[in-house]
Amino acid sequence: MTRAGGDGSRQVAPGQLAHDQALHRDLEQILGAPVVMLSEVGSTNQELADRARDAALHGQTPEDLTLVATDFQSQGRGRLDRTWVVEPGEALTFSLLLRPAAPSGQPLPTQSFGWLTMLLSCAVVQALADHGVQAQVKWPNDVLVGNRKMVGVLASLVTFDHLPPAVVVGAGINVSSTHLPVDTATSVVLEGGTGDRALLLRAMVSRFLPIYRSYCADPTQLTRPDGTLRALVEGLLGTLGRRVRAELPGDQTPLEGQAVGLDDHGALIIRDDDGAHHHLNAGDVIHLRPVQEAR
Ligand code: BT5
Repeated sequence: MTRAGGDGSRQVAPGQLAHDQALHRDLEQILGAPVVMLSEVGSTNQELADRARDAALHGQTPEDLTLVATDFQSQGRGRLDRTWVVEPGEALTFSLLLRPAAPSGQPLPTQSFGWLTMLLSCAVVQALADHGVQAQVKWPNDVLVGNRKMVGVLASLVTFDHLPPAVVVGAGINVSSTHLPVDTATSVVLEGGTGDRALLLRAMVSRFLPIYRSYCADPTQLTRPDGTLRALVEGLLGTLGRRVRAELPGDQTPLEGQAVGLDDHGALIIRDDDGAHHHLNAGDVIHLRPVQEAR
């Protein structure tokens, strides 16, 4: 799939995403925004944030739904300075620039941005289901099959001098990966799904778009108990109803209890064994045994 160039760099063979003009055209049509397909890049999130800041510095307005995807992400980022590791040509790694605004054009308040990671995760789960893989979201940013991680999603805020802040949200999907970096990982192909990355990318973008449009039209759908998006997220979030352990930042003692819901900002509500409720805005959550079995 890849070979070393004369200068030691990796070259991706023709036929990969970066050379797929039909895919490029389709994605631009679906998104109605610029699409950048690269053979190799350090981090799609970083690349997209840099491009957006650069555009703004030159007086341009970076477009909502701009996409950067690559055949090989060499310095992928996770949360808290962790890394996301993939082999060339085996993974799907892409990022979208989001500048959420109401249909009137009014930018949405940044307080609602906390949901965007989960919305992309939900779209990824739907697209995987379309292509033969039953997965679920683990709060806040993983997509798992059983207890194995197939996808990581990462969002970061991008600020500008003269424009409202934007969000870059990126996903890394192990597609045909044979050398997974951790024992607890899995890939689409290992779980019986398609190894066609172009097909998956089209599906993920197509699934994300209506969710995103619906969120922009009315973000309160995520906070109202009867909201359509609320139901979508809760239906795909495997964490809810589970017994979980949350690793908290710094030296704090881990919190154990039952994941009972999401608050208005997308924070996970955990009820501990004394019945106290804790709202977790960030942290690593481990799914323990299902509640029925834990009794
Ligand atoms: C994440 O972080 O899971 C977010 C990963 C986001 C990656 C995408 S790819 C496109 C975009 N551009 C970027 O630079 N990043 C985003 P976190 O929850 O912190 O998990 C990171 C941990 O997952 C690592 O410390 C490893 O233990 C594990 N890990 C690393 N690579 C993995 C892989 N390919 N599959 C499964 N687990 C992996």
